[in-house]
Amino acid sequence: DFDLIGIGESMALVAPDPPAPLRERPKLRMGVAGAESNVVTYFSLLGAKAAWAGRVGDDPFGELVCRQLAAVGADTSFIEVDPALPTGVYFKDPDKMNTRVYYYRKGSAATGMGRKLVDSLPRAKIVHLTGITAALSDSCLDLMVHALIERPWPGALMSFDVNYRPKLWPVETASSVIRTLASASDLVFVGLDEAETLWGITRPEDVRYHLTGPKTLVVKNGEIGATIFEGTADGIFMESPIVKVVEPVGAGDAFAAGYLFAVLKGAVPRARLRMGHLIAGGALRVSGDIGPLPGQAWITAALNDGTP
Ligand code: KDG
Repeated sequence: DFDLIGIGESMALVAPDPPAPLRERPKLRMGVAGAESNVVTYFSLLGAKAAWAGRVGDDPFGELVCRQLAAVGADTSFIEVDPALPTGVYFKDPDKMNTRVYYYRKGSAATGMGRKLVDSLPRAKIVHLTGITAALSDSCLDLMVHALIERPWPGALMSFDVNYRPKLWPVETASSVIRTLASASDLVFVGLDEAETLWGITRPEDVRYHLTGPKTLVVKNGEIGATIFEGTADGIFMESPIVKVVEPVGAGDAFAAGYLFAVLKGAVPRARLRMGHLIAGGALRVSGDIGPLPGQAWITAALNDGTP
């Protein structure tokens, strides 16, 4: 069994390094990005057995995605290669603390993903999905419904990160689709800013009233902190550590990875939040999506809800 399987779209990432606006013709660095493959990458780096499943084009960008995931030790044997459609590409355009993203992913190979991909996968303790996939195509939405509502993996923890991307679909559509998918999941991550955009909710506890389905709900509030709601008990809040931010995109995935790794290790709620914040800190300090891991002493301490 795998510890974690992530399913979604991954793209070639072009990011200015050091961060600077694209219009200034900055030095660029190529990488790989995708919310789910970012989580898989962190899991692999942390020593867990993880696989990424998705669909790439028969082109250098798809090859880059596969190679980079294989290089960190992730399983790449469930990746489909589309003979006709291209791998998506995405640019980061950092401008002060506000990074815009530019997608070249319409009609990408990943839009051809569907429930067949889900049915080709082995068992895993955790299956991680995000709201991005629901926006890509009808067959991708069907994949999400199949995975989360029909649940072909009995016993797996179904994890869902809302990841609302306004450039991919209008809020009028996303609002109810994401609520339905999130409600069918076991564990949901959502940013308070996303909850406000999608549902007009501004307080973490009100997100809990809106999403009663998942056993665990994690509401993230940027540099302020994150709250876990589990069962009917009050939320458990932990403030975010102070980090000197280089470029923020990817930090949400890093948080999810840290949190999920702590779940895998059987950690208590506070330790799960601590691990989320710890891994997110690395992503915040770099221009790409994937940041450096903290030292083992920090990881061990976080998993025990302590300080090294
Ligand atoms: O969370 C980071 C992702 O946004 C990035 O890697 C690209 O998957 C991506 C997306 O669709 O936005």
